[in-house]
Amino acid sequence: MPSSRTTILVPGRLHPRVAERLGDRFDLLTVANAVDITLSDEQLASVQGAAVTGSFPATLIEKLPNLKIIANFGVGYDGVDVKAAVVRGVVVSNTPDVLNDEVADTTIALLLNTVRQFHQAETYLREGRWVKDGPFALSPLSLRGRHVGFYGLGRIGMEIAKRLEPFKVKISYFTRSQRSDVDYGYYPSLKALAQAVDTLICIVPKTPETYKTVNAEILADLGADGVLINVGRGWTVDEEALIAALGEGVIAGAGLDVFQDEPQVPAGLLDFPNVSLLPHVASASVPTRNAMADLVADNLISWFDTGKAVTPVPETPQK
Ligand code: NAP
Ligand code: 8YV
Repeated sequence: MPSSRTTILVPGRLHPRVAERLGDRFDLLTVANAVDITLSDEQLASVQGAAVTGSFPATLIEKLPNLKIIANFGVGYDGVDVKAAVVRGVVVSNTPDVLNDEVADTTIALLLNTVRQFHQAETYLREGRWVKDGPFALSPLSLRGRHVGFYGLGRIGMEIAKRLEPFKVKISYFTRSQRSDVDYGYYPSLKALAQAVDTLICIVPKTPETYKTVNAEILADLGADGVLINVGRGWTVDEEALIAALGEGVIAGAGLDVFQDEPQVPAGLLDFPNVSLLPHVASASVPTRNAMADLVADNLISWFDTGKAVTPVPETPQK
């Protein structure tokens, strides 16, 4: 006999806590991924919600005639085809705010690691070289006296900037709309910001407008003392131009948590001593990922209880 419970589609991996939270009241229909779907028409018609980490393309949305809500695990929802969801009247939710502190903490760590080369220093110690070869070399760079520019100053950018204030660096930013609640210097373009600062922190979403905007010209504008930190999406940085800029000394260093084609990291980046690389871990602590999982579950529960998601994305507003 068909179940009377609502069916939630789970394409690919999902944080186990989401399944734990939903299992009591929903039927979870797990499939390997969002592309090779081999469900029957009856199964496809039963799906009313989805919980997703990563990709949810238009082709899948089209296959689900009764889909109401796509709950995305992550504040960035670039993997979900929101335009297709809007056309179908499907609500998309994400997980804003609950990860701001963790991502901001990680960004500060990545920045310090990049300028002071602590990752290299620890490897030096672990390899027994302190005993054998003496003190680790002085780091060519320091955070002292830096002018930090934010490309993006939203929920997470603001938390990073607040954390940077006690480090006594100068702070400026570029966003499309100037904020009225901060005293940081505003620049009306990424180019103008890059010309003014020596340290660029990217924390913008993956959108058509942000594609490879950090290119050879912007890197040259940062200058020979320049440091690039990217915790937004790999999409925003032209990785080939970055490798060339690092190789030619156009900038002094880079710290990256995100890459264009994850989990692939361009081989050219791996050999630079002045680059710190993390495998997209900015939000990856147990407490923060639990909070994100809870928000995914809360969005689905709220939608089916009240007809409203807790944190719908701006493109799919609720009445
Ligand atoms: P948010 O609150 O929406 O902030 C986005 C910021 O980017 C805003 O200041 C926005 O200002 C600016 N922006 C957007 N498009 C822009 C453009 N074309 N040019 C210039 N500025 C632009 O988002 P958030 O919660 O801070 O998250 C930001 C992004 O971080 C997410 O979308 C995600 O991709 C990434 N993220 C990465 C990790 C990680 O693990 N590494 C974790 C969480 C989030 P305007 O609208 O005024 O331009
Ligand atoms: C997660 C993120 O790593 O929230 C985001 O946008 O990039 C990260 O918090 C990702 O969403 C889940 O794997």
